[in-house]
Amino acid sequence: MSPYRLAAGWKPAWFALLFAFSAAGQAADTPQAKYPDYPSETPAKFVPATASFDYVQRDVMIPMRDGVKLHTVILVPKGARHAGILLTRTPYDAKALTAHTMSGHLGPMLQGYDNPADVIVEDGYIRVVQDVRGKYGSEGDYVMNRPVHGPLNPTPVDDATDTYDTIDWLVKNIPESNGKVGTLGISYDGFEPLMALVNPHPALKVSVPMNPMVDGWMGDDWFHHGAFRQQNMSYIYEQTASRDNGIKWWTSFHDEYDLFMHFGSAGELGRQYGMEQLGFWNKVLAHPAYDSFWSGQAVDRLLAAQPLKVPVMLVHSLWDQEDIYGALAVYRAIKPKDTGGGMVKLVMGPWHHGQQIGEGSSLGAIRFGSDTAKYFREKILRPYLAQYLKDGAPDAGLAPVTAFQTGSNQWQRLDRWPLACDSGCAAGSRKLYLEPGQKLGFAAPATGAAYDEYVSDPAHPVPFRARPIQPIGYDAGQTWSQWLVDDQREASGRTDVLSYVSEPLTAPLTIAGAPEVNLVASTSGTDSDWVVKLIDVYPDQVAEQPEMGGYQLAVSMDILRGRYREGFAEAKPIAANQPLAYRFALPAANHVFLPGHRIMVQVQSSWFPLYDRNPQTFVPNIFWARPADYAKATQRVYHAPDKASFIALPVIGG
Ligand code: PG9
Repeated sequence: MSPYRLAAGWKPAWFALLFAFSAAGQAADTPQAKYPDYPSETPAKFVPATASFDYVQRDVMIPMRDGVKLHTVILVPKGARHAGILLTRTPYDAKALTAHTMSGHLGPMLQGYDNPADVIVEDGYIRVVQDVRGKYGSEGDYVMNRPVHGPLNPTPVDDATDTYDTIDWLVKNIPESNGKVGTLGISYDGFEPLMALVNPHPALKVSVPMNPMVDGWMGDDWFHHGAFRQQNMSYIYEQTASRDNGIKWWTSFHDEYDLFMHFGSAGELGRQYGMEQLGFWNKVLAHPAYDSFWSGQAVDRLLAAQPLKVPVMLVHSLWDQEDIYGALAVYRAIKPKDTGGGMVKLVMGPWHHGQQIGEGSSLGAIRFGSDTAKYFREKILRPYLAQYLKDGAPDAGLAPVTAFQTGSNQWQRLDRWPLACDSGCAAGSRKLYLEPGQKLGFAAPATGAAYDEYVSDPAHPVPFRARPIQPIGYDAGQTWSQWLVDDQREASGRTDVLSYVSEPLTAPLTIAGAPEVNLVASTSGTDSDWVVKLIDVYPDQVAEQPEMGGYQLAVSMDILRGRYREGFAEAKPIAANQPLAYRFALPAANHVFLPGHRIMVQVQSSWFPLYDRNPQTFVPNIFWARPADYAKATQRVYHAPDKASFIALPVIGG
């Protein structure tokens, strides 16, 4: 019988005494007690010797208005006085983000995700990184991209209130600060600087959302125009299965193409991985269309309804493989509020997601002639932050829009964006027509075959890049960040991809805005996906970079799930074998097609396994499509005089 079982009626004091003796008795049996001259080599508490460090680190738990405390790492440069504070709030482990390389110097500590370390150190900022509510060292419940208090969040707290309460605490408890706080971050950490703009704290002087998550259904991480980005299931799994992301995704396939083919639908894969234990996954399953669950938390819509009180610099990557929609969507939403000018800046670089804090002289095979990321940090970000956070700093003198023009490889100071009429105003753009013979030109088709056709087979979906396809990730050897600039030759050689190509250009053709797809197409099925790519085809030989000979570089491409042809809020079957119009925006481009290059447009009906397959038979919810629902379909793309397909190009300069 356990010695701790109590006879009836014993007083608690006697129990405590008994427990003490028993504990001692128990202790007496342990090695430490038996061999007191052979103690543990680990002290009860080790105190790091940091006297030589050039910074002071404080780990604090900051109380929010509802009592929940958020773990916050504060790094103060030694000797700092009247220093600005740079805050990042993250779901990705504040401790890891502030200790990339354990060093007595702040720079190496910060060199890595989310930190423009050179700027932070050179200008002596106090660096603050906080675990968002419910993640890692912070208390509370986690909700993915927690919507603001309202129909989607009945609690009195959200990332806006948590940011407010955090800033309030920081300026009252960091004596080395000058009371000025800026916030910045990339991706999810770029969503946070946007939430900070809702009822902002008066000490918040500037916000720099970089590649922010803004609308997960329309064009950021979860869907693009309704097609589900199923490779992100591993992210959802790890991000929501545990507070410290300690429960890891697994796979039994080297090639992600095989993994997703094996399970059939994304819903079935999730079911077999136990993902219906995860709240956010169940919400994704329940909301395949653009209903109020998605539109109600779209941050561009949220900010369009808010007063603009804090200067914002939106940073966008032209080849952002994850959140290519968000920054420009917010820019469109808030720029009209900048009536006096100067409150809203936009920067667009030739980068992948977040590349602006790394090395920016190239992306995959594409070279830019200079380190565009370092230019951004030194010539744009650094003076911009100083203007608002460093006492006495001058105006940064930035243009409303600073954009890198790809093709010509030059930075531009612009007074607006887009420069040309883009998606939604085809009248002011130039129509690039698909023509018979798989040609491409600015003359409307007058004669020739009415359409081209291909068979889209869900049993053999078009790979979105060359196989074997890697998981999403940034580990050594992973090239996920480059997939938007992969050579599209692989696709153009397939019989289930149509490739239309122009004659070699004799003069530069410059676009500066979002191209718009105007496709007339039919399917023999009752649902279909349409992937359209606008491609710069390099000359057959490129002397200075031979591997670029004939390279097919996509400058803008995206997908539309055809069931949303009439509207994103409701899925509708497609009338089989009927030529129907499909119209959707492609991501913005700021590109010059140089003389000798050709323009190409590719059309296909799958982009796998990044996007889940369309069964091409209309079902209520594609997450639960059954094997028998997946059917081949004959796709026709029309280029007849009365059924012309074209890309409305935002051309400038004639
Ligand atoms: N936007 C990035 C991401 C979010 C969700 C899934 C995968 C990637 C990011 O926050 O890193």
